[in-house]
Amino acid sequence: MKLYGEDNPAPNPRRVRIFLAEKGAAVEHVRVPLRERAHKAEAFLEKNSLGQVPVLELDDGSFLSESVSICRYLDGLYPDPPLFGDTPKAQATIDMWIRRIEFQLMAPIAHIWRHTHPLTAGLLTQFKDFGESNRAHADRVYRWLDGELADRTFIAGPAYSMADIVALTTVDFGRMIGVAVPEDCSRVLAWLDHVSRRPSAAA
Ligand SMILES: N[C@@H](CCC(=O)N[C@@H](CS)C(=O)NCC(=O)O)C(=O)O
Repeated sequence: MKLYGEDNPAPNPRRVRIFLAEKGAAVEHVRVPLRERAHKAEAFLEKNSLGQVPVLELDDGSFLSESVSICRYLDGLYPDPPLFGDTPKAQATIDMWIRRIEFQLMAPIAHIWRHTHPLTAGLLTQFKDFGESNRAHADRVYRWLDGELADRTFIAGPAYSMADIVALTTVDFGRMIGVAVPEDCSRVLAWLDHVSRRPSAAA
């Protein structure tokens, strides 16, 4: 297997690296330099027609994209520890939280990135007011998440899971582009401190 990705701060390839670190598994890495637009080259589009990383090349020569789907595949190969849940309820709860983090938190942060950040200015027509309007939205989501974390240590329950990986990479990417966790979100900040201390967070 080969994992095509990009160094930090790209959040989606980092998800797979953290996942592999949690599993203690090693996969060959191939860097796809996004600043050089290597992900839009013909040879890479043959691996993922959306021109995005990460992509996992399987030993049969086929390709998987979408970070969560790649991790699901790897979870099948390396089942311990289970990061997608070990009971139907845990599996559904983790799935629910992955979707919630992606739709509720990743979406406004992505809009801020695309519509306000100087590094993306040359890639699309930026609607700055729209981008800026997502800052208040991200704050609201953080406060909602803070309330949710009142009864548990991790995003989807008592055990660390893929939902924490999706949330950590999203929160860290947000911080990198100037979207901070509000200071009054003490539970989110405690969770962030906790998961950031895991060795896998360095991936
Ligand atoms: N839903 C995809 C998103 C992949 C994605 O957006 N990757 C970014 C890097 S973090 C990328 O390749 N961006 C370049 C582009 O979209 O053109 C996943 O989870 O893998």
